[in-house]
Amino acid sequence: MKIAFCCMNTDPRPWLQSLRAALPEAEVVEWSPGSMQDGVRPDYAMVWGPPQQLIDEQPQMKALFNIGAGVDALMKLSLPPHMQVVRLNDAGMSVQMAEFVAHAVIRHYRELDAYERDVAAGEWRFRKPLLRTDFPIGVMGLGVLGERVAKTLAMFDFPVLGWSRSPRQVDGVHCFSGEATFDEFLSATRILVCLLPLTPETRGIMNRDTLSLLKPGGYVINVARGAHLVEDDLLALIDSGHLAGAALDVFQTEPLPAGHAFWKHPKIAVTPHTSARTLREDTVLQIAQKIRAMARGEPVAGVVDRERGY
Ligand code: NDP
Ligand code: OXD
Repeated sequence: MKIAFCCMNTDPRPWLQSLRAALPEAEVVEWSPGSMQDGVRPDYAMVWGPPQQLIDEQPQMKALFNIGAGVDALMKLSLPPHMQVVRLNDAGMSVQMAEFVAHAVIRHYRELDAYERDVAAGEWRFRKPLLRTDFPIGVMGLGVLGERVAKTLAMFDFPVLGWSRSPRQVDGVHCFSGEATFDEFLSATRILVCLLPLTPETRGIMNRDTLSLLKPGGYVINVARGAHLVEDDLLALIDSGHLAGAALDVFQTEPLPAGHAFWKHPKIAVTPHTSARTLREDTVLQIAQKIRAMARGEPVAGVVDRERGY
């Protein structure tokens, strides 16, 4: 069995070492344009943001194993119908996402930024405690990551709502599904968390119209993809006072360009696409198990539905 490794902006050496250790029976080779002209024909590839050239050069590959959860970059490629796309299922990401979002929610709700400013000014000052019941949290996307996040927030006794494409049941979470319930879900939400995949249906889903439906003092936490959010609409709604602010981990353009209004906005917290990092050992272990299962002809979890785009 032959496996190509093609992950952009990633040092290949530790990955190749881990993959070879996890799959000693396989020949693992790093792919770069033209590097396999000697007749090496991989069966599978481990990828992150690969160029179309990989697919065009190696159309016989049976599957692409993404080293992330989001497959939006792969859905932009022209792939032969037989080539399966397999996303990462958790592999240590959901706990990171839960801690990141819980931190963002609590930082906002407990007014920790304001306390930090007071302390920096040498002021010993109490603020009136706020009520959790006034901060219903709506989680868009109840998949591998969204469900874990919603359950974690419910454990802090926040009212939690969730929204997905198909009906879901999550303990402690008021679940909505489908486009018809979207407005009702948004109108009942004050803190909106985005954990949707980026697809044609979800691109720009957080815009002036939808964000205007949030309860007054709304707050946006985007940890999915930058293109889910219309950035100028967010800024306008914060400036008008309808929204209280945002915590953003993902952006239309990454890295966030120098001089972008988000960098220094007093009501926007920026992080560099780091809410749930790919963990190498967990990832290699999961992908190695899936490759072995696929080679035996067994079904594997996380095969992307190319029609849906996730
Ligand atoms: P999943 O595919 O497991 O879950 C996606 C969820 O979104 C499902 O509940 C799905 O509904 C719902 N959904 C999809 N389309 C729609 C729609 N049109 N309307 C309503 N609901 C919809 O994905 P994950 O939870 O694993 O990951 C979510 C995203 O998080 C990734 O795609 C990626 O972009 C992002 N991510 C960001 C990271 C970061 O560091 N910032 C790290 C990892 C991931 P249903 O349940 O019905 O299928
Ligand atoms: C992912 C990511 O999709 O890191 O896994 O954004």
